[in-house]
Amino acid sequence: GPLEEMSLPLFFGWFLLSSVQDKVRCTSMDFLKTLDTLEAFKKHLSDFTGKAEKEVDLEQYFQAKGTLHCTTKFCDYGKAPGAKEYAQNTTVKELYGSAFELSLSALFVTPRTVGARVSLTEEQLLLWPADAEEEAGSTSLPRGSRAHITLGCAEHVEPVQTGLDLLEILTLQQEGQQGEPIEEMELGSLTYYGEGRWLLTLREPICTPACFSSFYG
Ligand code: 2AM
Repeated sequence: GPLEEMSLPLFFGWFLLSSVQDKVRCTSMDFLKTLDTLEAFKKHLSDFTGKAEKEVDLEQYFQAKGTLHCTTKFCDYGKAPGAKEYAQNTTVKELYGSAFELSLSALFVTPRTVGARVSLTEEQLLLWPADAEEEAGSTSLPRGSRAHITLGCAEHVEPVQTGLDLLEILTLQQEGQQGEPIEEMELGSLTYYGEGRWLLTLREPICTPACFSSFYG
């Protein structure tokens, strides 16, 4: 019945402390603002607009919704494969409600999404589903590669896309594609991977407190 269906959340994940959310949002906005003004970005503008001469305001282009978090397991109220097993996992139950420190190591932008890469510790990997990368079609990337925070999505794009975009960039790197080094920015080094894919590797990772919990919606 409906009550049993409600007993599993929409997803489990790490939820950023609200004061830090604002800081991360500001950093992301600053990055988009700067990216927008770069000649290298303008050169590849058609990736975003489809037309070379049109302008794009990246801060308007992406819509941000909800609280910032890093999804561990999407459960879809129990309908997603492995949802029940995850919810019943001993480590998940044990660490539910605990505080963690997440390390954001990079920001990335594609014509579909903007996100932050999360570099998980060994302990945090205990909460990471074994098949998260495979489920997204990546079989050779290390576990935890998909970990991210969605910072915004283009119109008509679902947030699940952010992790797929990240895996796409990491797969290119793994295949030996260095990308095109663009420039050293204050926050770190910016690389272009073609087809509108931009990666900013942060000089100093952003460390943020986050609570492992779940969202019902
Ligand atoms: P996100 O983790 O990239 O932000 C609710 O929709 C949350 O669950 C969002 O945070 C979303 O994406 C994530 N989500 C939605 N569908 C998903 C899926 N099939 N696999 C993994 N995460 C998903």
